[in-house]
Amino acid sequence: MFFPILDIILKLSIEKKLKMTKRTSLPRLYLLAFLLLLGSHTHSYGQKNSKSTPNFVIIFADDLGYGDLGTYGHPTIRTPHLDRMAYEGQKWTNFYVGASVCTPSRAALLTGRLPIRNGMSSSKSRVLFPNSKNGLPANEVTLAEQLKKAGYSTACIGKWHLGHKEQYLPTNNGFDYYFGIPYSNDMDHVGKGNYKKLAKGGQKSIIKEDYNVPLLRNTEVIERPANQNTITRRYSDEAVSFIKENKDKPFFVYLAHNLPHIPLFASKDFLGKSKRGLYGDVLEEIDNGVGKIIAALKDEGLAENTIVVFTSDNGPWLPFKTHGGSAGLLRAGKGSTWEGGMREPGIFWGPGKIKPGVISDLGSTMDLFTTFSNMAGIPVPDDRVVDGVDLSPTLLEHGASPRESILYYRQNELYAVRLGDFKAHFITNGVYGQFGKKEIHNPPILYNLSEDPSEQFDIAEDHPEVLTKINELVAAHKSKLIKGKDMLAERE
Ligand SMILES: [Ca+2]
Repeated sequence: MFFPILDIILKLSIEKKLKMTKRTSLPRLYLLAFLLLLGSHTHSYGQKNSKSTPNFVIIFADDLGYGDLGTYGHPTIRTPHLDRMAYEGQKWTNFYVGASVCTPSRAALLTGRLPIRNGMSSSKSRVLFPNSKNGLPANEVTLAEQLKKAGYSTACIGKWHLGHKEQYLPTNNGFDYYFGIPYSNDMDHVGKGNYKKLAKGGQKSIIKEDYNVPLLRNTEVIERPANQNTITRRYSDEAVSFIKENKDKPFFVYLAHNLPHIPLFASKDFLGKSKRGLYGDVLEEIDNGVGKIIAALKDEGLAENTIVVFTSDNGPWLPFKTHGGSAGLLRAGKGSTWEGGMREPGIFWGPGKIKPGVISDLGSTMDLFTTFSNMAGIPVPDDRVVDGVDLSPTLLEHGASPRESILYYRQNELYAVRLGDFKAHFITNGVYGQFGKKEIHNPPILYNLSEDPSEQFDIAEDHPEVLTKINELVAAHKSKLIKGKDMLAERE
């Protein structure tokens, strides 16, 4: 009895696939309806969207801290669209970046690899500058290059910071389209206004002409200085346009805002509106753009088959008083290997795919490379070490994250390691004139980050077995590590 039914289902589905236009008799239609009802648990009729290759949108803020969003506990910054994304999707509370400053963090996200492996970290320079000679090596495989293999349309909108010369730009790294400022918004400083004075108590009157940064479309400079007053809005609008233009193909949008990196700018609809001041104005404009992107996905019927991620490249830049963000309850900020430097908000939204919840397992921006490659059916390169792991079990089903550890590099030195709940600091160091001097710890300082997220209480003496495991992990990592040629040091 069972096999004849299977046989009929098979026949009917083959007929359907061959698009046979022969008129189907009434009894057969009834039979088909019955069988469809019967098989609704095991067959995917009517679920086309959930089975096809998903679209990906990564929204990457600059210098936004763990404590800067409403959903992560900020008391006055209003981020209703991000809060809703977190509520409808997954909010990760132990989500990390690959480095605590711009260039290496961006390289880590796009290649799935620790920056030390591809020369995107250096003992001589922390990031790339407008007079840097080099950029991301051509033999690195970016997430955009991966997704191109499966026919994706790809756009990079916003801050690049992986090399501003033509051969290093997004259009030579797997992106069909680029619109943005190719490095930080505080570079090319030419005017009298200088945000650095803010650290000493000061100057707030900064105009866009003070920073002569170029705005590029693909490889052409279309505006200089870039009008930073409107840049956040324009980036979000570009993302919406690209989504609408590419709605019939799978697409990948990497939207890397230049803000809230200092100097801060907001368009007139947002200026002076936030209780948090200018920094809050900037974040509320970024959040507004997130809302526009989600609305566009819904309007175009793409929401069920798209995954949107929001995170930031590193923690808040703390010396600049209210112009810098907040790491919330985490210690220190940008540039450091304390939690405030490298743990970030991590929000995943995708109503057709992401199982809603708050996730306290470990994740990293490097995992986006592996996860999205796998979701698109593209093998991860096997001729090099890829540090990303596939977070799909957690994203789709609340399974345990396969990530067990986090390596905290500062430039080319391994400062700290997290294994499960525990984090060992081998080296600690101040940054931007704050948080003390460089110290080497032997034995290392040990914290339990689940019980002590602010890194206050050293428990190394009580847990020698944990330190042994972490030392083994470090030895295994270092024994296989091949450092890439330094791409950050050389200047013109
Ligand atoms: Ca940054």
